[in-house]
Amino acid sequence: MRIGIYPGSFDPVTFGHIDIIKRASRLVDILIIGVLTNSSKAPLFTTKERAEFLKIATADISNVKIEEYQGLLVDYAREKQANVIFRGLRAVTDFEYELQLAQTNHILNAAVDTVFLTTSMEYAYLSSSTVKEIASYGGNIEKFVPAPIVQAIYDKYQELRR
Ligand code: COD
Repeated sequence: MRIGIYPGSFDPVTFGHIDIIKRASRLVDILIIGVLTNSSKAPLFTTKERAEFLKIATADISNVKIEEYQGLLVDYAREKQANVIFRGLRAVTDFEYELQLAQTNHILNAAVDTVFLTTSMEYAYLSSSTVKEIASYGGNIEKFVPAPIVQAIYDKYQELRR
């Protein structure tokens, strides 16, 4: 059985992530979306919220499982007996970091390989940070994240302002 992991912060999930999830899910039997809890980035949303958003966004893909993880990605991959880690590549700027991550992970756990899926052109510009910046100013984010999540993002900023 081919088990893949697509790890990330997903703070919050965007159409760019969903595009990668759809395409990666066709390449494996089970795709585990690993939501990192101990990120060095300070996330806007809790791990539970980020995982919940992903569950809503991927409800129509049958072989996808959403999980939370902490610690090293390679240890998580070993625990899940995953053979492949998926990462998305948007631009040359992603490449250096992603190459370093993939090479380090391969040294730490040679049983798992990283596969890069290049972003679909329409999402090449899209990042969670951009979505957060627009939402923080009350701008329209409907083109960037799934409809059921839009209001939750605005609500989070309202909550922070209180
Ligand atoms: N189009 C295509 N792909 C996209 C888009 C888009 N518009 N937006 C984002 N992506 C891709 C990213 O390139 C990435 O591959 C993935 O989606 C997730 O993105 P993020 O930003 O949510 O996740 P990251 O980059 O913060 O995730 C980093 C990890 C959590 C994977 C990493 O920090 C990690 O594994 N940490 C655990 C500790 C560890 O093992 N470190 C490595 C040893 S050095």
